[in-house]
Amino acid sequence: MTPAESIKQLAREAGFDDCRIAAAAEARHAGEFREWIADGCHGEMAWMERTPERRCDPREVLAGCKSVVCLALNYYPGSSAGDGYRIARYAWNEDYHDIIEKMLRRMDEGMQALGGTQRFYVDTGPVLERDHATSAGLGWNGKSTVQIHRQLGTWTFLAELLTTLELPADAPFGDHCGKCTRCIDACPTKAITAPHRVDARRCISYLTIEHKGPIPEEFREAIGDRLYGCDECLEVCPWNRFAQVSRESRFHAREAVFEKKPREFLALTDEEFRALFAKSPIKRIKRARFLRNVCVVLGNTGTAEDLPALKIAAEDADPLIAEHAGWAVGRILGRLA
Ligand code: B12
Ligand code: SF4
Ligand code: SF4
Repeated sequence: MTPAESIKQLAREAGFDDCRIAAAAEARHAGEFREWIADGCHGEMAWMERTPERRCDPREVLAGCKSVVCLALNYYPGSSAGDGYRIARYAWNEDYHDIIEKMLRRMDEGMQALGGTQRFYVDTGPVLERDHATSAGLGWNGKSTVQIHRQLGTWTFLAELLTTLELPADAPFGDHCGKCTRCIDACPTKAITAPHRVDARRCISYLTIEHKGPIPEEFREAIGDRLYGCDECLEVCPWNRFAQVSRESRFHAREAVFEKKPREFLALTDEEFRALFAKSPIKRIKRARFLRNVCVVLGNTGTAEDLPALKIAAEDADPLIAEHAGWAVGRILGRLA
């Protein structure tokens, strides 16, 4: 077996669905990334601005880096879960960072045995992950900016090992969006401001997860029943016709969460919140931001039955929760009238 074949074998053994290799070079759309930052599209994600030279070129991250081993893991947990609200599928159960990091560590050990020195990342590293995935031919960056895998569609996590091993690069697969604009048309907040460009400040995923303060009123109605994250531009993509449910049961819907009605989340104490979302990415946004989101959903979908719980939340000591609960009460009363 060649070193590249051994690495692909290691990836399969670790549990990844696909593994392809790109040469270490400046990210193909580094220029667009710099413009995106200059235009402030990253909002409050200040960490995105730091060390752009590193983020744009893996050779600045790992001295002597020759190749980028790009990996995809299918997380598709099924078509629907939850009654009266939606949670982005990537967050239906356990946090992918912890699961994938263990898989990467295993691959790193195998690659050390081949003589390589590696740095490995999933999501949080200074790497333009989707650009390298495109160069390696895992798929291509759709107009939604989501990386579309040739067989698995949009429902994949990306990860990579930067390595000093010089490996033959795989061929890119090319762009296969054609004339389709479904994702742009479907985006509830018009966050895809041009093909291949998402203004995070308008994106529901950003507003409900990354954004810390009050949700700007102009976006609250468009958020609809989305409690955490947004899958709209993924769901409508025709390349999902081949999507298969993930083999990893830790990504499948957590029953204890999805059996709850939105108003039941309002009664969670801090301790109960942490227990319900143990090991879940949702735990990261903490109770106050989560309840803020619950209030937005109830403001859009709630009925008279939700008013008692919302009125209690409107008296919450945390002004973030109290303000959003008050807004929701006003919206429901407006509908009832
Ligand atoms: C910041 C971030 C966000 C931000 C900003 C999103 C964005 N579009 O930039 C927010 C919070 C909004 C977000 C949302 C989501 N995210 Co996110 N996010 C990231 C993160 C950390 C950085 C992305 C980044 O560099 N953005 C900067 C912009 C400029 O880059 P880009 O969007 O990738 O765009 C590139 C191309 O579009 C290209 N380009 C520009 N112009 C042109 C023109 C042409 C013709 C072409 C071909 C390309 C091209 O240039 C850009 C620079 O490389 C990555 C992990 C990582 N380290 O890469 C995860 C990551 C992108 N997120 C991920 C996920 C799952 C999501 C959500 C689906 C979660 C959800 N369901 O709520 C949504 C999807 C929203 C969307 N449409 O992108 C996955 C995506 C997996 C995949 N298959 O694509 C990643 C890769 C994490 C991971 N390791 O799996 N995310
Ligand atoms: S995740 Fe939702 S809000 Fe963000 S770009 Fe996609 S459709 Fe628009
Ligand atoms: S919905 Fe259409 S335009 Fe958008 S990423 Fe998928 S194929 Fe491309």
